[in-house]
Amino acid sequence: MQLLSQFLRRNETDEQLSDLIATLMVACKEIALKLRQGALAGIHGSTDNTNVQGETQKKLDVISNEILKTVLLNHSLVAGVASEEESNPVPGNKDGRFLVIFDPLDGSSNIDINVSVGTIFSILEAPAGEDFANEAAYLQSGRKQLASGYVLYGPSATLVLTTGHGVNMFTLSHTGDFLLSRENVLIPEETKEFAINMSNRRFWEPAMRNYVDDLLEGAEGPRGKNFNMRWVASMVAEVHRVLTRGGIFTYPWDERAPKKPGKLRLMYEGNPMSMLVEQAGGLATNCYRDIMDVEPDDIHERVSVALGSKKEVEALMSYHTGEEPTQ
Ligand code: P6P
Repeated sequence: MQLLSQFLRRNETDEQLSDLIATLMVACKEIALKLRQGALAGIHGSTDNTNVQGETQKKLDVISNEILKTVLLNHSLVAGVASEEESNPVPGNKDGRFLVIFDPLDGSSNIDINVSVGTIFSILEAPAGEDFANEAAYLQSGRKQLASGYVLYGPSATLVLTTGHGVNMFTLSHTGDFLLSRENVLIPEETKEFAINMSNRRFWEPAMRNYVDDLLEGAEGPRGKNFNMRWVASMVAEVHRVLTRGGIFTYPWDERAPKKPGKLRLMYEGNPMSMLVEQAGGLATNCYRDIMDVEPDDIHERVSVALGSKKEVEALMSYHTGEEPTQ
């Protein structure tokens, strides 16, 4: 079994990037440990705070965010970090080479019911001479990412990583090492499995309603095959299923808040997951165009998401022939 560090070296990954990834994993191992302790350590449940998203912060949201900030900002290579749980970016070493943007604990509403959650991260080059307390330096399109990935805290803690040369999976061993468990992950082009929160159907664009209705028609309908549905309400778990066996995951535009095209965030959910999906041969769009081509205006801006098996995402896009709703 190959250690993460050996794998990165064998693949001639930039040494400083490898060093940063190893440091990120120190934080994620600490988070995995906190999650394992869970209720016994009295860290389930919510705080009295709401984050910049207007969401009630779980105790473990705050704990995970603090662990990542502390570990990363102590690293000389980190010029700054941005987090779902922070209103503004937090500067590190002004001469640092990298910016790290993360969702410290995605799917945290699942913590108290013991369902998989995860840490999502995106690594960017730090533009020289910028103010890393200001979000402008972080507002780079997904195409600029040097690396992205997530650690899924499920029955096993699994790192899924890309540095732009394919997607690989590493499982945390009982000795505390991330060991290569699946190499060069590729998403099947076809699927019979879709993931969407059906309770929002009345708020979708007509194109999305038509697409999903046709899926539900099954073999007798226009798609000519039966589909199965999944919804974990944890993006990391959904994307992991798509990477592992194919599928399509979508959280589409929603008329309730036209300025917020859906619920998911571009910089620390859409972009990192899109890099992984594209590197694994899939597609990752906002139903109209590639997510990684969206130019960000705000560190917390939201994006519609439809990602997964190439041919199924193309089928979804064939229903979306009108104008892209204003972001
Ligand atoms: P809903 C978790 O809160 C999250 O941001 C994603 O991980 C997940 O896919 C989505 O929201 C679930 O949203 O509306 O089904 O609770």
